[in-house]
Amino acid sequence: MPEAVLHVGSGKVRELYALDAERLLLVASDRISTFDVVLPTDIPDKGRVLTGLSAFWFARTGSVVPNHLLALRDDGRSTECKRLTMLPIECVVRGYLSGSAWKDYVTTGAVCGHRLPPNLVESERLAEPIFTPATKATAGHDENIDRAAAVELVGESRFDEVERVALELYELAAEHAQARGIILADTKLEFGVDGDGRLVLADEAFTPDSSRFWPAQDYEPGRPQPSFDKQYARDYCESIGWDKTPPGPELPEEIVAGTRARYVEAFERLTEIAFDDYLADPEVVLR
Ligand code: PZK
Repeated sequence: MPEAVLHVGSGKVRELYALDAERLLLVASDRISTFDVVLPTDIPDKGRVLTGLSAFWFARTGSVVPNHLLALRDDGRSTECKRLTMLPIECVVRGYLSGSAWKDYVTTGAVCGHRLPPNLVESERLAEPIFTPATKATAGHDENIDRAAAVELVGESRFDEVERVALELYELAAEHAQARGIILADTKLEFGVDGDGRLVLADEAFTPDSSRFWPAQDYEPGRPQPSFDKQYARDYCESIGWDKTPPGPELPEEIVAGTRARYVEAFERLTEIAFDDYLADPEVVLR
């Protein structure tokens, strides 16, 4: 008999199931979203790349903060996770000025209450990484919030802890990535609290779906940067004049193959493990 599993949640490209009172199963699909729309064409192994990368980072950040990973399944796309009480904020760290932070900076000169120097340009590296929390929107986009608003949601001591831990995690991962030719421009981390009140890193960590990965060799401040993984798919979607409203277009096989190759390249560069070795035995990323 198969194990009984209750579906407890859906992300755009992931599913979450309850295994028992203490454990969840997080399953990463091969779906891809671009311009906030999930496309009808899968990218083979994308879910395995993201699952393997997350597990790689969990195994390497345990000395900074404990995480929810209990087991990596043989399919390479499913992880058994410790059930937590999730904090009601997205914990974003930014080392570069991009996306909503660039928009907020242009409009107000500040991001989440961090006043920044004048005359910064789009995608510019910040003098120091900043913690820029956001609310978790159930519909539409997350909203950037300042320290006071985040403290209202999680309390002052938990805020101070999560800010310190998130910045430390970002510095560790960004330095590792930079040394391998990938700029980790920003990242979104999610934390929960266990039954003993301890802060625990959850969800996915430092994947191309939760972070902006930029190829370091193409970095040029003053413009938006190409995405390490999604640029072929985005360029294709724009080239055919898609208006970016659902449904998204099907991707031709050469765009699928090129996009898959970029995901695999990101995995191999960051982990220094052959992706075929991961497929043969996912636990290689934990060693
Ligand atoms: C949890 N999400 C978001 C992620 C989805 C939804 N360890 C945990 N304990 C309790 N809750 C969560 C987690 C984690 N991770 C995460 N919602 C609840 C989410 C992926 C797929 F459908």
